[in-house]
Amino acid sequence: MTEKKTATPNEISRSADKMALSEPPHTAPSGGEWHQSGEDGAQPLTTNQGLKIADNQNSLKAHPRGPTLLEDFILREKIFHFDHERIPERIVHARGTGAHGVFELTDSLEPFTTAKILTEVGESIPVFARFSTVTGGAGSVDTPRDVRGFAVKFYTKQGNWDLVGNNIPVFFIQDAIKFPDLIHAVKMEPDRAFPQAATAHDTFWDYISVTPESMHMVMWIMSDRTLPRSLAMMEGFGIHSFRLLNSEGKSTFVKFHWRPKFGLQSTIWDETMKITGADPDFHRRDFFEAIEAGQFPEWDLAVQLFTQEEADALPFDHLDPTKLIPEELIPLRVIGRMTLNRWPDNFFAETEQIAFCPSNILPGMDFSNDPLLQGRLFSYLDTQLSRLGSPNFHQLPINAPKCPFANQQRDGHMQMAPQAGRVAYEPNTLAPDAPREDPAQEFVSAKIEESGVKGRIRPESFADHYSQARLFFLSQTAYEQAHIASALVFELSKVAQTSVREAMVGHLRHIDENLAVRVAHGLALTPLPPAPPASVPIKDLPLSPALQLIGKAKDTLLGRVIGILIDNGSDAATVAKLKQAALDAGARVKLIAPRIGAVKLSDGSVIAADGQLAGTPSVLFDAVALVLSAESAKLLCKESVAVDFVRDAYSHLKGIAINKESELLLEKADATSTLGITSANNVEQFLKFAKTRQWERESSHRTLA
Ligand code: HDE
Repeated sequence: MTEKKTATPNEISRSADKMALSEPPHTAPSGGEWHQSGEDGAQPLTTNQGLKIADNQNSLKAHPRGPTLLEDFILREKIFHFDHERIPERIVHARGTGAHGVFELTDSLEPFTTAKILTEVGESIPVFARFSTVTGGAGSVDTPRDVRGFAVKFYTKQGNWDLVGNNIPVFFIQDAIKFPDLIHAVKMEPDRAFPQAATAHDTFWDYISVTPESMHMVMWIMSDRTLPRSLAMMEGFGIHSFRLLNSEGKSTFVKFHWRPKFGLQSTIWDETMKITGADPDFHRRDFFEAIEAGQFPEWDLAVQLFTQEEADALPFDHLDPTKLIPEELIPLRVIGRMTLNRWPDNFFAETEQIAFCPSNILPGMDFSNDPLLQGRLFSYLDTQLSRLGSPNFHQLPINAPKCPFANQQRDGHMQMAPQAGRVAYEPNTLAPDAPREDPAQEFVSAKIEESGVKGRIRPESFADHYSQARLFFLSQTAYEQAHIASALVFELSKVAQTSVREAMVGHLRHIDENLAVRVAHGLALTPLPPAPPASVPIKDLPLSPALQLIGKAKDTLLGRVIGILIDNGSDAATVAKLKQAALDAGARVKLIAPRIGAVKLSDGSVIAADGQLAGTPSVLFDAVALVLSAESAKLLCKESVAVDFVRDAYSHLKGIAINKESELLLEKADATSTLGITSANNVEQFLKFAKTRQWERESSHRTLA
């Protein structure tokens, strides 16, 4: 055995000395990433005080191998700034993705409001929208089962309007005072700091089991709504009722809805878990790539308008945020369109520092008495102070109104405005040009008479916790109902406390006895636990098919991504034809190959793949095509990633196109049904399959509850 030679301390220091001599501090290290000032037209690198920096690679030392000097203000400034790069993340909705865009009104609401954004048809209003998960930290994954935030800041000429909603039209609780408890229950458990970004644990379900008002929301979060395929394939909801005020001060209630042009689409739970492993940034990347490709995510903005009298006639209280108003009762009126078309220049400056406040409304708008909304009006301003650290957070470019704004608020941490002049108060006589109030102007609150007994009292009209949960569940297709039942079994199986599982099944009996039986069976829970007392009788409401996902699927490929598996020898004409047809239909296409750099097709042409097979599984696509040579197909039958590629596409109910030579792989993956599978030459049929999932295939793959 040869002895391993180690360098002596002297040898090491000698070579370090040599380095120091051969690389004088003022030259760039090799690698070419460093530019001297002015070289190649690059901007000079400076300190924050504007001093040009000659050496950004070596700190100032007493001698080449000596200690670093405290006087190195360049080093200290750089490290000081770095040490403070992070700001507190949002306590909820920490992980988010944002983009710039425009909103354009198509239908004026002039009879109802003086808000110009809702009356001036055709005006292009800049917006920034941020989508988020609720539960996880900023570094968590994009795809947990979770509600998604859907927050939009409109920079209007009358000031900023923030519509801060979710992708689900109801919420867990009826009163803001409960919010910290709800969030503490759902976040990772405080003693063990797990699970991250998951509802499937004891404290969440323990809290829910004693909070019957959350049952309607529970039905939504257990549905595939919490597994969106893309941020651009989600609906958005303002949830609460707001008020619109017209020029006579007359008030009309309004609920806001966003409807995606790309249609609604969700992933399947097994697929979602695999996506999480394959690409923790799945939604962020998808959104980025769609915008880069010019497939701009787009939503219609719709409203439900109703008077006090109509509100009084509803079979539930619209001020209760655990209730929705079915479209079948008050139809949606589409009034405008939002298009997101520009990725931020800097994630931190824009997506992280944007500060939404539901209290940011416009003239011609006002709040309702929804007790959850009322609490939110306090919370968001308060949270910005602790997150952004200054009452001047509105001066950050992403938060500043794009219309003039002026007042006598002064100073404060990080004041950016050079607030000139002697007068910092209003009213005054010394500064005639200074900003002043104008009673004739713009924002006035709705003149609403309030009367009643002051107290911590929940209205009786908030007492029905089960009827709308039942309405939601019964309105779903059979596939969606099975997904809800299975999600409940999955989640409650992660709950160690049997009493909590039992309590939840008890609640389900009020929603639908059959659902309770299915979940109890999935948990091996016998006998069926008793239902808790319900405060008021449960009503059977007319079903609302508008609450479905599958029933509402759109006939479109917009925003979808098709994966084509190729290898050396793949038929060039088939690949080209599939690719072009998918692009023409509005999809994006990625070519996947066992090796990424160069694939030699049947006609001798050489192309680069977009993804390497092992790192680009089929869970990342909406539909897949296999165009392999006979030789490749045979070889790939021995590659588990290739077999999984097909097996997963098949069991996740995706459309599959396949050429004759690749059929071996179908057999290897046990893909026995022909539903949703077609020849790679039948492009039209493949694209039809690609628009949806082959739901009929599902029962042959997994046992749903
Ligand atoms: Fe929020 N919520 N929330 N929330 N929320 C925050 O504000 C809060 C609620 C929503 O992309 C925080 O800036 C309370 C309902 C979104 O930046 C915080 C209550 C709905 C976002 C806060 C609610 C939402 C937030 C954390 C109960 C749907 C992300 C950081 C009264 C309509 C916005 C921040 C973004 C963020 C408080 C309930 C949506 C702590 C107290 C209901 C989309 O202020």
